[in-house]
Amino acid sequence: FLEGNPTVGIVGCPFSGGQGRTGVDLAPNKLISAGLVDQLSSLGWEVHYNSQEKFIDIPYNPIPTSSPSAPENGTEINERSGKKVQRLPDEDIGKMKKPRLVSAVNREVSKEVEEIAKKGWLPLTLGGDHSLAMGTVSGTKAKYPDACLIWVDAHADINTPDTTDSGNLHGCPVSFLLGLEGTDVTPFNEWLKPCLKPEEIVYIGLRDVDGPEKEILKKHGIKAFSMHHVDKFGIGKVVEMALDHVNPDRSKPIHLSYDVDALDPMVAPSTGTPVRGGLTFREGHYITEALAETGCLVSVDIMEVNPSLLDPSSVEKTVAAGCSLARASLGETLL
Ligand code: HAR
Ligand code: MN
Ligand code: MN
Ligand code: MN
Repeated sequence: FLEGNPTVGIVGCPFSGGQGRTGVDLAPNKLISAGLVDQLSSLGWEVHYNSQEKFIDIPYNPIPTSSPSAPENGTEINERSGKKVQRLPDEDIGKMKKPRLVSAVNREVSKEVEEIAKKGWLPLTLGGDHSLAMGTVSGTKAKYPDACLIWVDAHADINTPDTTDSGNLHGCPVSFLLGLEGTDVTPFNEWLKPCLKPEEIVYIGLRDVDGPEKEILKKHGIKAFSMHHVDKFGIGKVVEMALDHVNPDRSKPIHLSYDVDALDPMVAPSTGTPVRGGLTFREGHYITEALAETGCLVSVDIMEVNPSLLDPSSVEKTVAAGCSLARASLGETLL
């Protein structure tokens, strides 16, 4: 599906507004500092990376400020750009936290991913929290309307603004993409149109799914392979069954949205919502290798690395895992 020389456009998204812990916004820079650009070049890809300065001027101030005294309202100097930014109030809407900020950032991400995809390049989005998938998947779908979505995660991220307990929008992106009941709300409905059908998504790695999310999965007949299925069938069979469901002829483009908390906390400890009993290092990488082998991957997200959590060795492990998942997705093989 890609055009010309294999080219990847890295979209760094220093964004944490879809959940409550700062630090996940540091991941793109960490992954890049770890050498990701050179690593992907070595695999034969032409690599384009523009750090995401454009997010800085979004009026709801997506870049978390470290000064606790920063006014909720009014202007402040953004630490990163050195520019004056106005911080507009972003009160909860219903249970949703930071809805305007999450919407505005995702709108930019969507445009950026769409632009890259329309060049015939592969967008590789580095989160940031997983609310960013509203932008990445809608951007991919704008270029490839028949793309399927493989969601690798401990969580289903399919709460609606009504069912969410936490109000954190990183637990909700899939419901918005599907256009489930309760998602036709401002400000999201100003730009985000439902673009995904229930039969176009498959999950791998689930093990922490909220009650209402289980109901939603059932009601819409959404295919999901939990860790129970990984144990029962093995990861090889699970990936094959997942592909058979969303892409039976291996003829459709694939968007891979990879939340590193799908990996076991021993493999990827530095993430905001770790859940024990996850994918081993090899299981996690097998998924990306097998998807790369299909030749159908057109868009990849690596989400929820949080370099501010735990000790330096945990951070290093998690960042290294993020890089190696990206490399494997772009065709790195063991032999
Ligand atoms: N289901 C919970 C919620 O809605 C927690 C899910 C979010 N955690 C993530 N996303 N890291 O995958 O808040
Ligand atoms: Mn997630
Ligand atoms: Mn998760
Ligand atoms: Mn939970």
